[in-house]
Amino acid sequence: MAIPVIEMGNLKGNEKERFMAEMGKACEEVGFFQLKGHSVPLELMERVKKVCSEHYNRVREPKFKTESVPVKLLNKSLTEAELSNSSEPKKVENVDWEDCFVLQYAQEDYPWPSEPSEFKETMMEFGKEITKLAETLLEILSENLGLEKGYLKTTLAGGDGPDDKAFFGTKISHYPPCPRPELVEGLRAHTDAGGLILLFQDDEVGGLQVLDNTGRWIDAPPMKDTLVIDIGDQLEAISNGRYRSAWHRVLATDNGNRMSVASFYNPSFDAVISPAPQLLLQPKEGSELSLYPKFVFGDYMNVYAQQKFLPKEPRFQAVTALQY
Ligand SMILES: O=C(O)CCC(=O)C(=O)O
Ligand SMILES: [Fe+2]
Repeated sequence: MAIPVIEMGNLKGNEKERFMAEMGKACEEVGFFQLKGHSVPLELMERVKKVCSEHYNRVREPKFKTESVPVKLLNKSLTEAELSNSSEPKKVENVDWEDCFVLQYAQEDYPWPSEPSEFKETMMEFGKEITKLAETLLEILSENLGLEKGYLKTTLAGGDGPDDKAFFGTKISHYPPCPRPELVEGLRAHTDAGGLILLFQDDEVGGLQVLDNTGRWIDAPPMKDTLVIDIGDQLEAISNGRYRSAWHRVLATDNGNRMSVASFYNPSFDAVISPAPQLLLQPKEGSELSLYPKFVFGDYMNVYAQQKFLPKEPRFQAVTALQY
Protein backbone atom coordinates (compact mmCIF):
# COMPACT_ATOMS: atom_id res chain seq x y z
CA MET A 1 0.00 0.00 0.00
CA ALA A 2 1.23 3.53 -0.80
CA ILE A 3 0.34 6.84 0.82
CA PRO A 4 -2.57 8.24 -1.28
CA VAL A 5 -1.92 11.50 -3.14
CA ILE A 6 -5.13 13.54 -3.28
CA GLU A 7 -5.89 16.69 -5.27
CA MET A 8 -8.00 19.12 -3.24
CA GLY A 9 -9.34 21.17 -6.14
CA ASN A 10 -12.13 23.71 -5.92
CA LEU A 11 -14.49 21.78 -3.61
CA LYS A 12 -17.53 22.51 -5.77
CA GLY A 13 -20.22 20.01 -6.83
CA ASN A 14 -18.84 16.68 -8.01
CA GLU A 15 -15.32 17.79 -7.21
CA LYS A 16 -16.23 18.09 -3.54
CA GLU A 17 -17.86 14.65 -3.57
CA ARG A 18 -14.77 13.14 -5.15
CA PHE A 19 -12.44 14.84 -2.67
CA MET A 20 -14.56 13.85 0.31
CA ALA A 21 -14.65 10.21 -0.80
CA GLU A 22 -10.89 10.05 -1.45
CA MET A 23 -10.00 11.77 1.81
CA GLY A 24 -12.42 9.62 3.82
CA LYS A 25 -10.98 6.43 2.34
CA ALA A 26 -7.39 7.55 3.06
CA CYS A 27 -8.27 8.41 6.68
CA GLU A 28 -9.92 5.04 7.15
CA GLU A 29 -7.36 2.83 5.46
CA VAL A 30 -4.03 4.59 5.99
CA GLY A 31 -4.51 7.55 8.34
CA PHE A 32 -2.18 9.59 6.13
CA PHE A 33 -2.37 11.26 2.71
CA GLN A 34 -0.46 13.78 0.61
CA LEU A 35 -2.56 16.82 -0.28
CA LYS A 36 -2.03 18.58 -3.61
CA GLY A 37 -3.75 21.69 -4.90
CA HIS A 38 -4.46 22.96 -1.36
CA SER A 39 -5.20 26.55 -0.37
CA VAL A 40 -1.84 27.47 1.22
CA PRO A 41 -0.04 29.87 -1.18
CA LEU A 42 3.05 28.20 -2.62
CA GLU A 43 5.10 31.39 -2.41
CA LEU A 44 4.34 31.50 1.34
CA MET A 45 5.58 27.90 1.67
CA GLU A 46 8.83 28.96 -0.02
CA ARG A 47 9.22 31.80 2.50
CA VAL A 48 8.50 29.43 5.40
CA LYS A 49 11.20 27.08 4.14
CA LYS A 50 13.64 29.98 3.89
CA VAL A 51 13.05 31.45 7.37
CA CYS A 52 13.08 28.02 9.05
CA SER A 53 16.32 26.93 7.45
CA GLU A 54 17.99 30.32 8.03
CA HIS A 55 16.96 30.17 11.68
CA TYR A 56 18.30 26.64 11.98
CA ASN A 57 21.61 27.45 10.29
CA ARG A 58 22.27 30.61 12.27
CA VAL A 59 20.95 29.74 15.71
CA ARG A 60 20.31 26.04 16.21
CA GLU A 61 22.86 24.11 14.19
CA PRO A 62 25.91 25.20 16.21
CA LYS A 63 24.14 24.04 19.39
CA PHE A 64 22.97 20.77 17.87
CA LYS A 65 26.51 19.87 16.90
CA THR A 66 28.13 20.68 20.22
CA GLU A 67 25.51 20.48 22.97
CA SER A 68 22.70 18.19 21.90
CA VAL A 69 21.82 14.94 23.67
CA PRO A 70 21.70 12.74 20.51
CA VAL A 71 25.15 13.89 19.40
CA LYS A 72 26.60 13.28 22.87
CA LEU A 73 25.00 9.83 23.15
CA LEU A 74 26.12 8.72 19.70
CA ASN A 75 29.67 9.90 20.40
CA LYS A 76 29.62 8.02 23.69
CA SER A 77 28.54 4.81 21.98
CA LEU A 78 31.25 5.17 19.31
CA THR A 79 33.93 5.93 21.89
CA GLU A 80 32.95 2.99 24.08
CA ALA A 81 33.11 0.63 21.10
CA GLU A 82 36.52 1.99 20.17
CA LEU A 83 37.87 1.61 23.70
CA SER A 84 36.60 -1.93 24.03
CA ASN A 85 38.36 -2.66 20.75
CA SER A 86 36.21 -5.51 19.57
CA SER A 87 32.52 -4.68 20.03
CA GLU A 88 30.24 -2.99 17.51
CA PRO A 89 28.87 0.37 18.72
CA LYS A 90 25.60 -0.03 20.63
CA LYS A 91 22.38 1.37 19.22
CA VAL A 92 21.44 4.69 20.81
CA GLU A 93 18.03 4.16 22.39
CA ASN A 94 15.45 6.55 23.83
CA VAL A 95 16.56 9.56 21.85
CA ASP A 96 15.77 11.14 18.48
CA TRP A 97 18.31 12.52 16.00
CA GLU A 98 16.23 15.65 15.74
CA ASP A 99 16.39 19.33 16.53
CA CYS A 100 12.96 20.84 17.19
CA PHE A 101 10.94 23.54 18.90
CA VAL A 102 7.22 24.37 18.99
CA LEU A 103 5.70 27.72 18.09
CA GLN A 104 2.93 28.74 20.52
CA TYR A 105 0.91 31.24 18.52
CA ALA A 106 -1.59 31.98 21.28
CA GLN A 107 0.89 32.50 24.11
CA GLU A 108 1.22 36.23 24.70
CA ASP A 109 4.77 36.21 26.02
CA TYR A 110 5.98 33.54 23.56
CA PRO A 111 9.69 34.24 22.91
CA TRP A 112 9.63 34.38 19.11
CA PRO A 113 12.98 33.81 17.42
CA SER A 114 14.41 37.11 16.26
CA GLU A 115 16.52 35.63 13.47
CA PRO A 116 15.89 36.08 10.63
CA SER A 117 13.91 39.28 11.17
CA GLU A 118 10.96 38.13 9.04
CA PHE A 119 10.57 34.83 10.98
CA LYS A 120 7.62 35.78 13.20
CA GLU A 121 5.63 37.58 10.51
CA THR A 122 6.10 34.71 8.04
CA MET A 123 5.16 32.00 10.52
CA MET A 124 2.11 33.92 11.78
CA GLU A 125 0.90 34.20 8.18
CA PHE A 126 1.57 30.48 7.66
CA GLY A 127 -0.23 29.60 10.92
CA LYS A 128 -3.35 31.47 9.73
CA GLU A 129 -3.36 29.71 6.37
CA ILE A 130 -2.84 26.27 7.91
CA THR A 131 -5.61 26.90 10.46
CA LYS A 132 -8.00 27.85 7.65
CA LEU A 133 -7.09 24.72 5.70
CA ALA A 134 -7.40 22.52 8.82
CA GLU A 135 -10.90 23.86 9.49
CA THR A 136 -11.96 23.25 5.88
CA LEU A 137 -10.68 19.67 6.07
CA LEU A 138 -12.42 19.14 9.43
CA GLU A 139 -15.73 20.27 7.91
CA ILE A 140 -15.37 17.79 5.08
CA LEU A 141 -14.33 15.00 7.46
CA SER A 142 -17.35 15.76 9.66
CA GLU A 143 -19.63 15.44 6.64
CA ASN A 144 -17.84 12.28 5.56
CA LEU A 145 -18.55 10.77 8.99
CA GLY A 146 -22.22 11.71 8.65
CA LEU A 147 -21.93 14.38 11.35
CA GLU A 148 -22.97 18.00 11.11
CA LYS A 149 -20.43 20.23 9.36
CA GLY A 150 -19.15 21.96 12.50
CA TYR A 151 -19.01 18.83 14.68
CA LEU A 152 -15.26 18.17 14.72
CA LYS A 153 -14.28 21.83 15.03
CA THR A 154 -16.68 22.39 17.95
CA THR A 155 -15.61 19.19 19.67
CA LEU A 156 -11.92 20.05 19.40
CA ALA A 157 -12.66 23.58 20.65
CA GLY A 158 -14.44 22.10 23.66
CA GLY A 159 -17.71 23.90 22.80
CA ASP A 160 -18.96 26.80 20.71
CA GLY A 161 -18.69 29.59 23.27
CA PRO A 162 -16.55 32.69 22.67
CA ASP A 163 -13.70 31.28 24.78
CA ASP A 164 -13.77 27.78 23.30
CA LYS A 165 -10.81 27.33 21.01
CA ALA A 166 -8.80 24.43 19.65
CA PHE A 167 -5.10 24.30 20.51
CA PHE A 168 -2.95 25.12 17.51
CA GLY A 169 0.84 24.87 17.39
CA THR A 170 3.62 24.30 14.89
CA LYS A 171 6.65 22.11 15.52
CA ILE A 172 9.68 23.03 13.44
CA SER A 173 12.11 20.13 13.08
CA HIS A 174 15.42 19.46 11.42
CA TYR A 175 16.96 16.03 11.08
CA PRO A 176 20.63 16.84 10.48
CA PRO A 177 22.90 14.42 8.62
CA CYS A 178 23.83 11.58 10.94
CA PRO A 179 27.23 9.85 10.59
CA ARG A 180 25.79 6.46 11.72
CA PRO A 181 22.09 6.42 10.76
CA GLU A 182 21.82 2.70 11.51
CA LEU A 183 22.50 3.40 15.20
CA VAL A 184 19.83 6.01 15.95
CA GLU A 185 16.37 6.99 14.65
CA GLY A 186 15.43 10.45 13.38
CA LEU A 187 12.15 10.28 15.30
CA ARG A 188 11.03 7.09 17.00
CA ALA A 189 7.76 5.44 15.97
CA HIS A 190 4.64 6.94 17.53
CA THR A 191 1.08 7.96 16.80
CA ASP A 192 0.15 11.64 17.12
CA ALA A 193 -1.84 12.53 20.22
CA GLY A 194 -4.05 15.27 18.87
CA GLY A 195 -6.61 16.01 16.17
CA LEU A 196 -5.49 16.77 12.63
CA ILE A 197 -1.83 17.19 11.69
CA LEU A 198 -0.71 19.16 8.63
CA LEU A 199 2.91 18.58 7.78
CA PHE A 200 5.00 20.63 5.39
CA GLN A 201 7.92 18.31 4.79
CA ASP A 202 11.20 18.75 2.95
CA ASP A 203 10.83 18.36 -0.80
CA GLU A 204 14.23 16.70 -1.25
CA VAL A 205 15.34 14.75 1.80
CA GLY A 206 13.03 11.86 2.69
CA GLY A 207 12.79 9.68 5.81
CA LEU A 208 9.15 9.80 6.93
CA GLN A 209 7.52 6.35 7.03
CA VAL A 210 4.04 5.16 7.99
CA LEU A 211 3.04 1.70 9.23
CA ASP A 212 0.32 0.36 6.94
CA ASN A 213 -2.48 -1.98 7.93
CA THR A 214 -0.46 -5.02 6.89
CA GLY A 215 2.37 -4.09 9.27
CA ARG A 216 4.76 -2.77 6.61
CA TRP A 217 6.59 0.55 6.81
CA ILE A 218 5.80 2.62 3.72
CA ASP A 219 7.55 5.81 2.63
CA ALA A 220 5.86 9.20 2.56
CA PRO A 221 8.21 10.49 -0.14
CA PRO A 222 9.09 14.17 -0.54
CA MET A 223 6.70 15.85 -2.98
CA LYS A 224 7.01 19.49 -3.88
CA ASP A 225 4.08 21.83 -3.08
CA THR A 226 2.13 19.15 -1.19
CA LEU A 227 1.26 18.84 2.49
CA VAL A 228 1.18 15.54 4.37
CA ILE A 229 -2.03 15.25 6.41
CA ASP A 230 -2.55 12.75 9.20
CA ILE A 231 -5.11 11.69 11.76
CA GLY A 232 -4.24 11.92 15.46
CA ASP A 233 -5.51 9.76 18.34
CA GLN A 234 -8.41 12.15 19.10
CA LEU A 235 -9.95 11.90 15.64
CA GLU A 236 -9.63 8.13 15.88
CA ALA A 237 -11.55 8.28 19.19
CA ILE A 238 -14.23 10.74 18.02
CA SER A 239 -14.78 8.70 14.86
CA ASN A 240 -15.07 5.62 17.11
CA GLY A 241 -12.17 3.97 15.31
CA ARG A 242 -13.33 4.66 11.77
CA TYR A 243 -10.36 6.91 11.08
CA ARG A 244 -6.93 5.56 11.81
CA SER A 245 -4.21 7.27 13.87
CA ALA A 246 -1.24 5.52 12.28
CA TRP A 247 2.20 4.76 13.62
CA HIS A 248 4.90 6.76 11.85
CA ARG A 249 8.61 7.43 12.23
CA VAL A 250 11.47 9.35 10.65
CA LEU A 251 14.65 7.55 9.65
CA ALA A 252 17.98 9.29 10.15
CA THR A 253 20.10 9.74 7.04
CA ASP A 254 23.75 10.44 6.43
CA ASN A 255 23.13 12.77 3.54
CA GLY A 256 20.98 15.86 3.73
CA ASN A 257 19.37 17.88 6.49
CA ARG A 258 15.63 17.14 6.40
CA MET A 259 13.26 19.92 7.44
CA SER A 260 9.67 19.43 8.55
CA VAL A 261 7.10 21.93 9.78
CA ALA A 262 4.27 20.05 11.49
CA SER A 263 1.14 21.94 12.56
CA PHE A 264 -1.14 20.38 15.13
CA TYR A 265 -4.84 21.27 15.22
CA ASN A 266 -5.58 19.70 18.61
CA PRO A 267 -8.36 19.78 21.18
CA SER A 268 -8.19 22.46 23.83
CA PHE A 269 -6.84 20.98 27.07
CA ASP A 270 -10.25 21.06 28.75
CA ALA A 271 -12.18 19.62 25.78
CA VAL A 272 -14.12 16.47 26.60
CA ILE A 273 -13.50 13.81 23.97
CA SER A 274 -15.65 10.78 23.28
CA PRO A 275 -16.92 8.93 20.22
CA ALA A 276 -19.62 10.89 18.40
CA PRO A 277 -22.96 9.43 19.62
CA GLN A 278 -24.05 8.81 16.01
CA LEU A 279 -21.00 6.59 15.49
CA LEU A 280 -21.41 4.31 18.49
CA LEU A 281 -21.92 0.71 17.56
CA GLN A 282 -25.34 -0.70 18.23
CA PRO A 283 -25.01 -4.18 19.72
CA LYS A 284 -27.94 -6.59 19.32
CA GLU A 285 -29.55 -5.83 22.67
CA GLY A 286 -29.92 -2.24 21.62
CA SER A 287 -27.59 -0.76 24.22
CA GLU A 288 -24.85 1.53 23.05
CA LEU A 289 -21.31 0.23 23.05
CA SER A 290 -18.37 2.56 22.85
CA LEU A 291 -14.90 1.34 21.92
CA TYR A 292 -13.29 4.55 23.16
CA PRO A 293 -13.80 6.20 26.54
CA LYS A 294 -14.95 9.68 27.41
CA PHE A 295 -12.09 11.76 28.83
CA VAL A 296 -10.60 15.23 29.13
CA PHE A 297 -7.90 15.88 26.53
CA GLY A 298 -5.48 17.43 29.07
CA ASP A 299 -5.51 14.15 31.01
CA TYR A 300 -4.74 12.25 27.82
CA MET A 301 -1.78 14.55 27.19
CA ASN A 302 -0.42 13.89 30.68
CA VAL A 303 -0.38 10.18 29.88
CA TYR A 304 1.01 10.81 26.37
CA ALA A 305 3.92 12.81 27.79
CA GLN A 306 5.07 9.61 29.53
CA GLN A 307 4.07 7.11 26.84
CA LYS A 308 4.47 8.82 23.46
CA PHE A 309 6.49 6.00 21.93
CA LEU A 310 4.21 3.21 23.20
CA PRO A 311 0.93 1.89 21.75
CA LYS A 312 -2.12 4.14 22.08
CA GLU A 313 -4.45 1.51 23.62
CA PRO A 314 -2.95 1.69 27.15
CA ARG A 315 -3.25 5.48 26.94
CA PHE A 316 -6.98 5.19 26.35
CA GLN A 317 -7.16 2.63 29.17
CA ALA A 318 -5.32 4.99 31.52
CA VAL A 319 -7.80 7.82 30.94
CA THR A 320 -10.74 5.41 31.19
CA ALA A 321 -9.53 4.53 34.68
CA LEU A 322 -9.86 8.19 35.71
CA GLN A 323 -13.70 7.88 35.76
CA TYR A 324 -15.52 11.07 34.87
O1 LIG B 1 9.09 15.24 10.78
C1 LIG B 1 8.19 14.56 10.37
O2 LIG B 1 8.03 14.31 9.19
C2 LIG B 1 7.21 13.93 11.32
C3 LIG B 1 7.11 14.66 12.62
C4 LIG B 1 6.17 13.96 13.53
O3 LIG B 1 5.70 12.89 13.27
C5 LIG B 1 5.78 14.58 14.79
O4 LIG B 1 6.37 15.59 15.18
O5 LIG B 1 4.86 14.08 15.44
FE1 LIG C 1 4.01 12.48 14.50
